[in-house]
Amino acid sequence: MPQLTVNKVTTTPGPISQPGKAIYTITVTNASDRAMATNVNITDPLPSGFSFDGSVAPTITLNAGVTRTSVINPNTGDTILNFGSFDIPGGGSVQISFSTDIAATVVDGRYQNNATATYIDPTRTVANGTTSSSYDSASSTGEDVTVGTVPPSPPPGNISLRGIKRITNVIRNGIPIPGVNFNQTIDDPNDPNDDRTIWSSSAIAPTGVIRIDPQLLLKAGDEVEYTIYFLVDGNQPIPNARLCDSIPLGTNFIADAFGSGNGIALNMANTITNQTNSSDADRGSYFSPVAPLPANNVCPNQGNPTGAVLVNFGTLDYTSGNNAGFVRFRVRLE
Ligand SMILES: [Ca+2]
Ligand SMILES: [Ca+2]
Ligand SMILES: [Ca+2]
Ligand SMILES: [Ca+2]
Repeated sequence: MPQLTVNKVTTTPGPISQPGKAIYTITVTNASDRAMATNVNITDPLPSGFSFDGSVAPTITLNAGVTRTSVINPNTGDTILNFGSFDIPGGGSVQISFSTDIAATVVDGRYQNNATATYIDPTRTVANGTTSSSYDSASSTGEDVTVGTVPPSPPPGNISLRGIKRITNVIRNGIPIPGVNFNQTIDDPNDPNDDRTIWSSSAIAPTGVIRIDPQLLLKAGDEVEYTIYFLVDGNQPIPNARLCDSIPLGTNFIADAFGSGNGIALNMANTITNQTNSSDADRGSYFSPVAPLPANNVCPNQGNPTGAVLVNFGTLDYTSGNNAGFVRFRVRLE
């Protein structure tokens, strides 16, 4: 008795954009030491929207004594493919590779594709009675073809961190000085980092002024509040992000601006936390003039002549809504 097994694989698992082509290989094998399977015909009903691609001749390989007793090949456009006819001795096999067209109308999805070998039934009770063996498409992913738009390759990594600095308050004798609108948003034509188009999608509106009109004549004792806004507008998180901002010459850092020993306010991902001035477990620290700066700081002047505010952000988020924040501190004019 013959014992046929049918296997099917594809070299084009996809995803394949429509219209496209899928290539399959069907192998029909008779087990060794079995009787000849005669008049073997191989049938492959294709998935809906797939059809035989006659522009590429099928490759048919006869192994170990197989003969082809008549030549039946599919025609271009066929949706049920027939390859015949073969006599396959025990231990012999037939391998058929062919191309199919996938129509533009084929819906996105993963397509299973079985196949059947039919041959003369040695135990037939009627003339030319047949039996068959099939490849069960559910038994393997080897013939699965995924049809669908090929996703575009992700954009290359783009790391971008922008910062702008504003004066967000001037306090004289306990109240903001009159004549300055600290709630305005300024887009300096000479600074690409403060463009409204860049910040419009962030959760932070960088308000404040760039400088105080000299005619307002700041006085000794006035408190000036600085806010350094930052925005991550690339498509990558920024690990180990750091800031160093020197205290302006002629001013003194206000150590208790946001609470006792808390002279720094930090907004990260829409959460404001006051930072201690000491170099401890939180993210902010203040180093008084000429104090030695810590390792791995990003201060422009390692001599630290005027004092400096340092922030170790850790990893900055780039996702919309969480990608902006600020560092805020105050100084008093000498
Ligand atoms: Ca099929
Ligand atoms: Ca399958
Ligand atoms: Ca600008
Ligand atoms: Ca601290």
